[in-house]
Amino acid sequence: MLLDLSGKTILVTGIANNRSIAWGIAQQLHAAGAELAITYLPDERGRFEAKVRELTAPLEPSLFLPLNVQDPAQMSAVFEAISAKWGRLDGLVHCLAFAGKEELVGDYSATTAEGFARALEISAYSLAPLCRLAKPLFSEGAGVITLSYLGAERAIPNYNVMGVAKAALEASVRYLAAELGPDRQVRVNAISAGPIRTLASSAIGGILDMIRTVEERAPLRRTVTQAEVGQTAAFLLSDLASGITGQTLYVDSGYGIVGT
Ligand code: IMJ
Repeated sequence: MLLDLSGKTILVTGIANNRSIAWGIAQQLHAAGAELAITYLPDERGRFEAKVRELTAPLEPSLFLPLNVQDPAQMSAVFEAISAKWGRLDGLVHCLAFAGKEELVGDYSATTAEGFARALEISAYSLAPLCRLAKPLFSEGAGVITLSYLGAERAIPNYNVMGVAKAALEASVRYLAAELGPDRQVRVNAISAGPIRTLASSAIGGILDMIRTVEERAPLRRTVTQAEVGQTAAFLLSDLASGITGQTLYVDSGYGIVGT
């Protein structure tokens, strides 16, 4: 059986620019034949909208919609549009994270209650309401994937509240897998990607050190690419992965398994 997503309808969130891991995922899903719905983060000037629309045009998305997961009305609107256009959903790709810049530097104990709540709401909680809204649309054997990072289980310098959010996200994957599996064989998994230069990482001090450390110590002696994460996403959303659910799969050149 070869990897084939033809005829599958998949919602992809979290594309910000051409370095986004979500963009690498969308390209691979399209290459495997999937029909896509794509969301962008709306802002006052429409800058993300214009950029993401132009970037994703070659993938000919069936739907192109605003989605800020802090706005329940926008979340509902996305699934109403999917219901009207497709009447079903075969895949949901969650690539959303945000913490305040001030929370991603220095002491974890300095995290404010507001900063903690916002990081956890956007980066972890959001997967639950998206799955709740998608539930009536999910087809037999549909798949959900989200993105995590090693900071969920190790104390990685400056990752701080995002590490706590990713730990909550990985636990959410297990609870959602337990909830969604019995009825229609819906599978829920996380991909823990190694460090990649993206909008979400380039703003961070020490990312280049982290990348150099991976190049020196990871079994593959290199970082991974957006395309490699995308290929794994395509696999997990395909029928080839029909027995895999509730897992965190590492796409990290093996960095996470080595000592020191
Ligand atoms: C993020 C912070 C600290 C260390 C980090 C990262 N390392 C890596 C990342 C070593 C690889 C990137 N990463 C895995 C993330 O999940 C990033 C999330 C993120 C990034 C920003 C930057 C700009 C901002 N808010 C953010 N919120 C979440 O204002």
